[in-house]
Amino acid sequence: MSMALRPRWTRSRRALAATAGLAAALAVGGVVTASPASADTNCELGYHCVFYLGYDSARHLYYNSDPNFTNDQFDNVRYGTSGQNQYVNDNIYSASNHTSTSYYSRYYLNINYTGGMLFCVKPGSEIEDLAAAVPSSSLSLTTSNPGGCY
Ligand SMILES: [Ca+2]
Repeated sequence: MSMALRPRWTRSRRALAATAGLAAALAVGGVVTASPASADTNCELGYHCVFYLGYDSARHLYYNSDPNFTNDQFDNVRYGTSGQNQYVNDNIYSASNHTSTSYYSRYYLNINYTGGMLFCVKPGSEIEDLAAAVPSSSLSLTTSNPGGCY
């Protein structure tokens, strides 16, 4: 009688262990989601990347705010050469934020952060093929959430 019950108890315990494992896996996933700064993006950790076209085109990496895109080129070709050495100013089509802290990327129409913010990207987020990004000419990093960011 006890021999017949034992396998059931063992299976039940294994099921419990599997459930605990699943819960642990979900908890890990939750931590990743709650920490967008560590999310995997098409940009290196600590940088704010802009792309000539999609994520598979040439990019330029910004580490800090930049008041003027006219002297910057899509000089990084880790993911693709399309648009290589084209100027960044009025030419961005995609953007990725891989801040190592919690900076929002804010893109402005004109140089020196003027002319109005065209769009922004949250920490750990990115946006591909965004027509509204094209005319941007400067990038400001801020820890305050401007709202409405990708
Ligand atoms: Ca510049």
